[in-house]
Amino acid sequence: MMNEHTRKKLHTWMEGEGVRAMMARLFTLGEIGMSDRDEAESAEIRTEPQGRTRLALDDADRQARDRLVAWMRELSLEVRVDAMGNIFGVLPAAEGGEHLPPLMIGSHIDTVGNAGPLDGVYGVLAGLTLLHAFRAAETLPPRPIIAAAFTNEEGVRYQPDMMGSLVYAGGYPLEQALDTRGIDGTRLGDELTRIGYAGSYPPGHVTPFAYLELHVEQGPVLDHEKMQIGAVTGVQGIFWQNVTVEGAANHAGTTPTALRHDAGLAAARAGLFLRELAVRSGTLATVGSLRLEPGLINVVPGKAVFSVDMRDPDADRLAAAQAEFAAFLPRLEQEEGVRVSSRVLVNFAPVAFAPAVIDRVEAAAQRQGFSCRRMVSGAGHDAQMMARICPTGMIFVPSRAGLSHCPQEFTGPEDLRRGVLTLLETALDLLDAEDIGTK
Ligand code: HGY
Ligand code: MN
Ligand code: MN
Repeated sequence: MMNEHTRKKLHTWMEGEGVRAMMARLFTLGEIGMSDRDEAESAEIRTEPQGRTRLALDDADRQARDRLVAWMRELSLEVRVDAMGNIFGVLPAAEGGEHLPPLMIGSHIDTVGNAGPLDGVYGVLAGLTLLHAFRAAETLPPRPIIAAAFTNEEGVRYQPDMMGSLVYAGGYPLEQALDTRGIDGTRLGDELTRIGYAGSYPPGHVTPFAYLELHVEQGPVLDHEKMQIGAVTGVQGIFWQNVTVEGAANHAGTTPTALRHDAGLAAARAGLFLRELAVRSGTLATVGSLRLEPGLINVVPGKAVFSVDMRDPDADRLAAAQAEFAAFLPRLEQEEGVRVSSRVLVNFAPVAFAPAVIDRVEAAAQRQGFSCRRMVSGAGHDAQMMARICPTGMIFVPSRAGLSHCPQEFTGPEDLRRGVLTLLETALDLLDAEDIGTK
């Protein structure tokens, strides 16, 4: 058991120095991957927040990785990198606890394009700051604690998403991941080597005692309800698909409507079908990317390639939505005289987190007087993969107006403080637990 004096010391440091250190690190990482401010704008005071882009394994991701590893070394943590480029900073246990399975606290530092400053990064830096608290208190935990940053959580450049944690949890073969071709034609394994993060540890090298992830909600629930902490009970199911429509390019001025095989129109009809399906069923459906070829003003599109993202906490409803869309595609082919092909990129079932962890998150928030409610995560997270191998839970803090995956993503300093204090208290409770089961 960690004595009350040590717990108090850790908490006091976190409340003051710790939050300041975390905010400073958040700002530093948040600057990495920002597009160069163009000259015209530098003269004005920018009113719009600026986004940053650190796609998995690009140069900005490398820069952020190097920065994170430097902070880990400054804290005299053992740094491990595995063959998927997952990064781990290890705080050893006090004597007698060296061989106990570690508590792992992680998330990701890669981003979508033009992203906000908090998605993933907040959880990684909060975990690092928790290890910093032990260093500052000159004490060691009863079992090792690992701060983790998983590779390619966003799945923007290379699919599937949550790839680093999925491979770590044994849900995806390492070689298949390394051979993945990105949307830019690069091979994931080559990029990993190029940026110097093709590590020697085998993915899944240690099974954690428990896994915790602190994250901004990225949705409107906590902000709307003015709740301070989310005790996350699980993650909804995710389905990703790429669809290719091949029609016939033709002259926009001479081709009668009835004779067209317009791939762009077919894609638009698919998007409309998905929206009507979503309204009717409750499953969320998004066409996030759409490319028309040749994509010119006076040419009927001969080809369209678009993505489909469907989400639902109910596995059966998600499967029914996928089946309805699949049945729609042959009708589209027939009616528009086009050929449709599709490839499933992701099909993750809904995940439930461990009651033993959820209970501790809730207790840690309530003990500090923070309002807390249980909720399912709308966004995907590395935690949903780690839940396959160990008891897992997540802590949410509010996102202003529910905005995320955009530069307007914002969570106030008080909320960020409450989040990291809830993480600390939950972690200390888990560190004191003898056994919390295996799932
Ligand atoms: O798509 C997601 O929900 C996650 O951000 N990768
Ligand atoms: Mn995230
Ligand atoms: Mn994200």
